[in-house]
Amino acid sequence: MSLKPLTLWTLRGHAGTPNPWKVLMILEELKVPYELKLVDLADLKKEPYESLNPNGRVPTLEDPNTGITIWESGAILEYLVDTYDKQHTISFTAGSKEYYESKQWLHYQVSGQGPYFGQAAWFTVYHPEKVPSAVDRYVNEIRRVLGVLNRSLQDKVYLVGGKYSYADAAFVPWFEVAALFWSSEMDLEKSFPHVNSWLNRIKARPVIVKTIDDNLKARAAAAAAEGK
Ligand SMILES: N[C@@H](CCC(=O)N[C@@H](CS)C(=O)NCC(=O)O)C(=O)O
Repeated sequence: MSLKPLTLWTLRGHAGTPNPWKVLMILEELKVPYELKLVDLADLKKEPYESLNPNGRVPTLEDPNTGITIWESGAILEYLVDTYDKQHTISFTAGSKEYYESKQWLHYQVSGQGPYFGQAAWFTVYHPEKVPSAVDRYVNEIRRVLGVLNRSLQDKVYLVGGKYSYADAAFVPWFEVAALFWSSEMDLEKSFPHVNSWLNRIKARPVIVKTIDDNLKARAAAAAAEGK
């Protein structure tokens, strides 16, 4: 069956933005055809984009094969594996223990890793005033999340069922972004060795190498365009 390309909405000029990047990795892994549509930061919270995504953020996915438009990166990942991973290459049989565990980790990524890493980035980079207590709070939360992952991974190669899944992939983009800002505080190899080996294992996968590389190139191009 030939598929029409799906449309993934992401931010113009903000290459490597973590939530759309998460979706890209899964589209690539499942070899689902897609095209990117870029929206400017200034146009996110107005029409016509708000009709696609009333939350005015990226990513949003449009699938012409099913007529479904969906936003929230975690829901998009679930949609993609339910619809396009019938062989369960990176997901698990509906109703199984692993099926629910993979959802558990995905929800932890979306509610635990994403917001804390996001707020740490906000108060480190974008907030107009320097607020050390806010930076401390969120960088400490990053360490706490890392501790949870490290303990959970101490006797495992992947988060669920002994195999690589979409739940592992979901954590990667924020780690890549975090490495740019807090590499000294995080020292994964020394302080969170199980997380470190797990990330290295995931980042050896060709699809992950490709999406990280594409993002680095796009980031460099965006910086060059801004004259940085
Ligand atoms: N919970 C949302 C978060 C989406 C999100 O925060 N996206 C960022 C980019 S990674 C964004 O659109 N930021 C622009 C803004 O906040 O206006 C998801 O997981 O999709």
